[in-house]
Amino acid sequence: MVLKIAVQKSGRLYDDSIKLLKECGIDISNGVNKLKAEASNFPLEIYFLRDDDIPQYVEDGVADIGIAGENVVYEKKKKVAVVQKLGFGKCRLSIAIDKGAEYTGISFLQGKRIATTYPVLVQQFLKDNQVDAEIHEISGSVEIAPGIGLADAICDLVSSGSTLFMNGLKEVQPILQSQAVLIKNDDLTEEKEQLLQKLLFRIGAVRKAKNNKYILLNAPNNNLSEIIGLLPGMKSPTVLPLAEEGWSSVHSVLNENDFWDIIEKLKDAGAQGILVVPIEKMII
Ligand code: PRT
Ligand code: ZN
Repeated sequence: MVLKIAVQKSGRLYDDSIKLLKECGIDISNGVNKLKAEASNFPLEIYFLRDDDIPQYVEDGVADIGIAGENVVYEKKKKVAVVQKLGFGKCRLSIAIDKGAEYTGISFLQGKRIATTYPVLVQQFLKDNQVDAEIHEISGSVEIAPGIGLADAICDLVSSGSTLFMNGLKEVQPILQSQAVLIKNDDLTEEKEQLLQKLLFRIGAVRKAKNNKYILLNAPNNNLSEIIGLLPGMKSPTVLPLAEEGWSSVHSVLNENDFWDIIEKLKDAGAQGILVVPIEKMII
């Protein structure tokens, strides 16, 4: 028995999806046939598909789980459950208008024509905000629609904003923040659910490790308690005596978000020789 996972065949999510599986210790023998691959050391079969089709395949049970952008998952409205955010493929679905136009708030969209490949999400947004606008569903190159007179506004994915900029548009209203997520079929068997939990445990360890760094430093003993107070650690920091009298080596784990802030305070408290090392896996 194997767990079947659907990932994007090629495109923006492909590299990070494969990297995540590898970091989870799953070896994928990339066969010649790129429709399907098998893991050699985990009961996992990988199906390579178009991102838009992944929710459907997971709903139908052709794949048990899948990796897709939230934008696709929520647009397709399939009967699948989102089990884990994966932290890559980040973007936002936003309304954009001509850069010369003045955006007066959501009511600006009243009576306007909006071009998008996300009609379901745009419709939902308009309904939630009691705005009546015409949705023009198009299948690609949404950003050129205002320029050719097809629409007054667009709703598309944005990451750096350079596509909008190059087309004389400006982002005025995000309607969804999106990232890649792991989805699952609603009726997994008990056995498959157990395999999924095993995979999720590994993904959790990889993601925690990414958000944390291992830190080693030398601390003067007379300021040791202040320095220890700055370092939460997993339980509490490890303290070892240095060969030189009056000094200790302190080891701990720091969250990426507090990182620079704490490093500065550590230096002010007299810490020296600070080393910061990436963590590969973290299990707590
Ligand atoms: O062939 P297939 O159907 O599988 O791929 P695709 O071409 O439909 O999708 P792909 O590979 O472009 O994107 C896959 C997923 O990546 C999307 O569903 C999102 O969840 C996520 N993602 C993250 C993005 C972007 N960032 C992104 N910037 N998807 C698309 N874009 C496009 C956007 O549509 C616009 O054309 O990039 C342009 C804007 O980018 P900036 O950087 O100029 O703002
Ligand atoms: Zn697609």
